[in-house]
Amino acid sequence: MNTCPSSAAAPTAKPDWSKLRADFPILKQEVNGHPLIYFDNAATSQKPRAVLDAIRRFYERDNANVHRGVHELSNRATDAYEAARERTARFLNTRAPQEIIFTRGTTEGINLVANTWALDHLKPGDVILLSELEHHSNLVPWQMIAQRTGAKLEYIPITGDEGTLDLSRLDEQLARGVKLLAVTHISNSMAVVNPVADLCARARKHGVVTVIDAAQSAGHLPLDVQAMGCDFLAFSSHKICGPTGMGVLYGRRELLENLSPYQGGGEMISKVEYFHTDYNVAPHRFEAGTPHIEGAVGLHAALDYLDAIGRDRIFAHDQELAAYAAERLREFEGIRIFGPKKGRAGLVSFVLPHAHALDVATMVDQKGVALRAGHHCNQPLHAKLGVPATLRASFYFYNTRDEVDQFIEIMRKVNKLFAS
Ligand code: C6P
Repeated sequence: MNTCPSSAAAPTAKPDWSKLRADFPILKQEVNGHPLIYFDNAATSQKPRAVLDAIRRFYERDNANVHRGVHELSNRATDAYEAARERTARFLNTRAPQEIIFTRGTTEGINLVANTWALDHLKPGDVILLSELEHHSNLVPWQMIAQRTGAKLEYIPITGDEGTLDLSRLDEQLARGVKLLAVTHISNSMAVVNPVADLCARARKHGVVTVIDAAQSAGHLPLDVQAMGCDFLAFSSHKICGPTGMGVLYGRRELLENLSPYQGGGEMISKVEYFHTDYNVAPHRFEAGTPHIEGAVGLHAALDYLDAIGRDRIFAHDQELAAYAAERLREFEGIRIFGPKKGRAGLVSFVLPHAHALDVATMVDQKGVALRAGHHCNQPLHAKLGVPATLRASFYFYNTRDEVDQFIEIMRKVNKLFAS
């Protein structure tokens, strides 16, 4: 199966970013009469032809249900599904493919941990420690579990508009009854890259189980769960060039082996009687029902595609564009830009002094620019920052400096209208 970028150089040479862009059919269109400038990659990424082709090929040649049939097509589909699991294990450097559970996305991965490990282990008075940066997907499930178990939520505070975590009291916090630490790797609003290996090491010293939300990092920088030292890590395929409705939960084997099932149904069982069921081993115990087979096939192609470019290169490219965009946005008088001054990940959130974020996003859309406006599923964070909504431009490797320049010119005209 050829899932490599059609025109990218081998990982040893510097990629030709503009040629890679040609792998994405959707980017060639005009929107509202203008060339599309797609700056909403933190919401979802676009898909290269290699991923689209892999999914089409699967349906044209191999489609059947997995782990059920003895016929040729079912065997091929099962092989493809399990090959995707092995590929994902390599992508994260897990100890074994059995540590990879396929889910619907980051949200389901976190809910799975909440409804299995947390529900089984937390008791009244235990503390679930989150950060003030968290996306609703890494906050609401913990509120729900806190209500059901009597556990309490605590938060690692942020340091104002820069959004970096204030870790000065972390060890003190961890020592006060914390049983679980769940934090994002990269903030989808603040572009902060959290020091997750350090956080996990400090948590481990206190016997605290760790969950990393890698929704914004998985397709952007190299991830190594062994080096990171986390117990669980979740990400979504659709943000990293793969299909929607597909996700990954990594779980450390020792924990998965003792975890209760998440949902009941086919596939997750080894023997069923009318009044009793023996469950399958991990990871199948957590994958009830027919899985998203073509999602796994597409994800596999996406991981090959990204690694042929090199995730370290992708991160450097994203960071460079975001730093450049932030620098150009500073030309706007009175603008408030969120995120760290140095080392920001590939996105920039901001508010203009005279215009509501939603109005600006609507106007730039008329010029072909796709931005996100709102609270980005970070409502408590936005409340803390004192803004109802921000504008966000988020980048991926197929975006260019030229697009940032065009975006700034469009923003200049829009801003002038609001300021007058
Ligand atoms: N953030 C954004 O525009 P799902 O929906 O399960 O694929 O991903 C949820 C999620 C979890 N954590 C973080 C840090 C995220 O950024 C997201 C998705 C999108 O910022 C959609 S709200």
